[in-house]
Amino acid sequence: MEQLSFDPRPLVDVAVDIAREAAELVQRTRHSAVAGRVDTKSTDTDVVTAADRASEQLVRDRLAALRPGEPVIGEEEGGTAAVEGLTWVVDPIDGTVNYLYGFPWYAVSIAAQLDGVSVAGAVVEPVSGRVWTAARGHGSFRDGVRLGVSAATRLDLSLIGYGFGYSPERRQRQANTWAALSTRVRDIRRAGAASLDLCAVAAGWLDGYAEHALGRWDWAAGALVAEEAGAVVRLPGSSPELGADATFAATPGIAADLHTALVESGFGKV
Ligand code: LIP
Repeated sequence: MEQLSFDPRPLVDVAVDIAREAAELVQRTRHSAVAGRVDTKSTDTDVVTAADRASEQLVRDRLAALRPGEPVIGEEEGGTAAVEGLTWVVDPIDGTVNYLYGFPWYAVSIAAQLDGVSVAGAVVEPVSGRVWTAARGHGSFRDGVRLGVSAATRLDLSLIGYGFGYSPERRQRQANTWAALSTRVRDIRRAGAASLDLCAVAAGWLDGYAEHALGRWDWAAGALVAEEAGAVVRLPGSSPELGADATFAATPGIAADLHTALVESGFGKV
């Protein structure tokens, strides 16, 4: 993307304020949300709670007040992108299965996109309170501290994040790729929240990450955090060899080798 004609940093402030408020709601209501009715979406394992819906509603209400007229695409209610101008992309709880179990790797993710490209984003973790942010051209931060990817240069000594979709048939193919890749890296993590997995690449907590079939809301903020920290990032639609719906992020020192290893492990065909 060409250099922006405006400063995206004020958009980050909007995203942070709203995501913090939503994260507080998500945490405050967790007990009742997980004890109450838990609906399912694409499969029986793909869950949605009252807190996902309430969080998205809160974000939509706040954006309508602070950024009137700008469309919102959210995981639970959908939406369409702006023909011209900014679109907000919201995951009200990324890592809902983790949320259901109390596994603390889940987050509220909010990004502003221009023509489908993220220009500002915030990922806020309800449990730890960590705030991950990025503005295009202005770096990425965790709680105000600038982020940088790891210095890894050897794939065989790299820690890689991975993920599975909800369809059992596709999971089987993803698991086959996982098995092949596992012999070529230090280890693989499946932590269960794509936005945070991408932030983990930004922080050097992971050397790379790859997953298929994410929703735009899963990667919109986290991929910008990774990119602004220096990661090589490939988004759905941009890398046919990895598969049309692949999301990929890696520190530059292993990016080419990880890409090759994924292709050779059958990742592009899952
Ligand atoms: C989930 C993720 C998870 C990924 C799933 C799903 P949700 O998001 O972030 O890591 O593997 O496919 O998209 O549904 O909890 O917002």
